[in-house]
Amino acid sequence: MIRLHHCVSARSFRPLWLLEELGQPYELVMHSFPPRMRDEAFLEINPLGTVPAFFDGEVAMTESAAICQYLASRRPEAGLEVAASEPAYGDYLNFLHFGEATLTFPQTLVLRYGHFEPPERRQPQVVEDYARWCLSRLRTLAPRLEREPFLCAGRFTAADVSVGYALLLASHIGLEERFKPAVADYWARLQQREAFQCALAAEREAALAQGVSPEPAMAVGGAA
Ligand SMILES: N[C@@H](CCC(=O)N[C@@H](CS)C(=O)NCC(=O)O)C(=O)O
Repeated sequence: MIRLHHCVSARSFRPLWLLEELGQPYELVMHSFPPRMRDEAFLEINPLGTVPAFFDGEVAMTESAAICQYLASRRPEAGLEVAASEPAYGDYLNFLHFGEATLTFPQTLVLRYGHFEPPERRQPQVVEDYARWCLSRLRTLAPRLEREPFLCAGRFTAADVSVGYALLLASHIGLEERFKPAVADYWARLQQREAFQCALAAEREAALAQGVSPEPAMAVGGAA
């Protein structure tokens, strides 16, 4: 059975959402954020101290976009990957990794210097600069999303999960009202997916059952 270590609304939401899209059974292990400070034993599971930590038999992975790629390619019949033989393969890989490498990076700085650092270490200028940077990167998706319902291949894929998580995080840090209309509509479409709703319900239920706050870390505070 797949085991996924997760914090509410953290990047581990990507594999959680993908597992729900695939209808694949999994065990969800919840941690308070940040696990490296709240749960020392977690460092034995993942020496990086980060989530996701994902285990599938002998396979251990810690990169959310790579886990999505792994899961989607193990079940090609679900259509959540774009095969190397399809014309949209390059777009697929690009957006899958764009979600983490290009979009989530500036958001991390917004979170750290706007939410997680103690008040005396907060940096409003850093928060605004990196919020703008994130929004300008997001804006590049608008022309494509004005023409297409999803990012590539004319269908929902793991790339939408990767970018969709960055939109979830953007909404938690107050950037949603600054989305371009096509990006806002896309975000609304993603949230309507049954698997997205199931992933939200699963993390809440598991958090409550395991004695972890079901609120996103950025709502309750914590160290970065
Ligand atoms: N590139 C990794 C980043 C993983 C990561 O930094 N996760 C954050 C949660 S969103 C974390 O665990 N932070 C806690 C820490 O750095 O101690 C991925 O995409 O999974």
